Amino acid sequence: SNLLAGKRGLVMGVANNRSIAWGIARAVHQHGAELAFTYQGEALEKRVRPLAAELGAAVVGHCDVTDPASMDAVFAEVDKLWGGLDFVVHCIAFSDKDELTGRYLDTSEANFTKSLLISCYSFTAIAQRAEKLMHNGGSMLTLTYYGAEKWMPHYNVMGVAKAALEASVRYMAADLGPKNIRVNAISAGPIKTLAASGIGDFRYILRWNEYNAPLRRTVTTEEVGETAAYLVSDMSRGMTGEILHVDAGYHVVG
Ligand code: 0WD
Repeated sequence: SNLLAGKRGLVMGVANNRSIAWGIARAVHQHGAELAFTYQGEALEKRVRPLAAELGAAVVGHCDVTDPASMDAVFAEVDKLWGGLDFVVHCIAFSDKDELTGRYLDTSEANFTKSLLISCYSFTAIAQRAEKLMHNGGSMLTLTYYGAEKWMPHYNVMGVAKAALEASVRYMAADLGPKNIRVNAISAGPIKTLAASGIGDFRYILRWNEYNAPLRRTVTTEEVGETAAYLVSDMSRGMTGEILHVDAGYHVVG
């Protein structure tokens, strides 16, 4: 379709072809959006460049969200490339694998701080920069998980980070609403990606969702991508501050 024709979007967090960010990039591309990607470090650059080429997307550089200068550089590139921005998709999270198992209670201060910085504050830091380029309104989107709302086994400090991320979506929605910049999140069901493989017993969580979600299955990155296309399009222009579940209905279960 041409739902997103004329829209320019920055996609952050493609690690490989299993990434949710890649599912989103493909979907918004199918609907006519023009894209730019960032990558985190040289190892991922090798994966991201060919994927970007598949969609005719620009690569605007290395971006490590713990390094503000790299974020500044990326947004300067976007400004040079397009002179504006219509949407940004944030698919970035991190926690030390050793703390994605066992008890939340045993979280270290160092990993708590790092997890909240990369998984929550980074969306705010990106929004600060994106706001300056969204001259005609815009849409900002992040990814969250049900572990923000309820206890989930092994999700631990990441659940706390996602709860903070979801609260930040509401505060930023209020801050940016007067500029017609919308801020929303997709709460995705579990999907086997690189980041997910760090979570203890992840296969069991996938199986549990297959048995118990209303649709009796898990979701795909394509399905998350289609919802993302809606959220960054004008079809959703009346929505902001929303957390939309794309989880085969699991959130109604428990
Ligand atoms: O089940 C799942 N996979 C779910 C994921 C369910 C619900 C939500 N999510 C969320 C994740 O928490 C994350 O916010 O979706 C988002 C995307 O995650 P993903 O697609 O599952 O995972 P992956 O393909 O690994 O992409 C996450 C990427 C990193 O990959 P690795 O695996 O190398 O950490 O986040 C990026 C990085 O590319 N990232 C960073 N980017 C910039 N600076 C940083 C950083 N410091 N740290 C991680």
